[in-house]
Amino acid sequence: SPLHAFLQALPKCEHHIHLEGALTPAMLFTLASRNNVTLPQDDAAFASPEALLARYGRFTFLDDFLHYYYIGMSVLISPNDFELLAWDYFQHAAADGVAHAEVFFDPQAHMERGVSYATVLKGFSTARERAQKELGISSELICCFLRHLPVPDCLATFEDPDVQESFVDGSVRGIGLDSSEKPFPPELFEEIYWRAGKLGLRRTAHAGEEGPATYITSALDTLNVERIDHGIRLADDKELMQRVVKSGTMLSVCPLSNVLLRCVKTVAEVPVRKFLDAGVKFSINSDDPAYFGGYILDNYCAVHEAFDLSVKEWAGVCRAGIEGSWCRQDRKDKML
Ligand code: ES4
Ligand code: ZN
Repeated sequence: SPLHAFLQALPKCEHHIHLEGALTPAMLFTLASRNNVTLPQDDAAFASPEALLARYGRFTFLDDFLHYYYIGMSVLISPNDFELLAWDYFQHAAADGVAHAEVFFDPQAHMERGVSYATVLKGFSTARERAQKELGISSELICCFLRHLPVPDCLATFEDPDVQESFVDGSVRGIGLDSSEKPFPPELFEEIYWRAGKLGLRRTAHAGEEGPATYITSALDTLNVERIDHGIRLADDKELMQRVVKSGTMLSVCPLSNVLLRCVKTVAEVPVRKFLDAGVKFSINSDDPAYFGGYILDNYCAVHEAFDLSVKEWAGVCRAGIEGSWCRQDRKDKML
């Protein structure tokens, strides 16, 4: 359709993509075989890439997905594996018309299985440089902490010398907070976010995906976040919504993810129209594209089908996305 071409051509920024969530069933099986990683033999979902993809279509809630997500990433061993994964994502992003991508990764999920931070960073950095050179896509890395793990473990990872080096040398731009949302409220991670702020790191956190709007308040009050990931439960609290409008905090909304994880029944239930009417800034993102059946353009198209945004509204969404990005101002100027 003409709108598909219009949405493809918009200078899109992606702010909510977990690189580990770009691991397709095909790549998962290839790397498992190459690295001699044994997949669970008591789960028929791992019988074939096709069976696995079919299982992904039947997720029931966040932890059901996360179970497969953590098994999936166990096939990532060498710097080359991480490079392959990120490069595959950047190629999809290029095809979808992404100009700039701020990508999450979960170092703790790799370090706890004996894969070093340096290995992960090396692979991702190589892919990012190639994406800049060959695809013209700029990118930033956001290091996420796993909220289901004990806070002292998260602090120890934060203080790891290799991790600290990546914060100081700019290879990592900011931090995030992901994994099982309930019962792990943002305030548990106040210390990490305070230290991150002192280092000049940008700060975001998943909040209000499965968890309540009070988690959004806590992320703002105790973590001093500059963005909220998901944040769809914001629509439940009118006063909080006004606060978010005033502060200009951007939400990174992931419509297909919300449907696949049954946070909403349909994309039409994602509060896109409420956010537009109230003046809440948001971007549209893919979250875990290989698991939720679509990359960023699929999410844009799904939102368009559900809400029929005007050309002007779409331009506004993309402008908010550029302004809410954590790249340098000269890069923003180029996209605007
Ligand atoms: C995630 Cl959809 C979602 N929510 C929370 N944590 C995550 N990690 C990867 N995808
Ligand atoms: Zn996410």
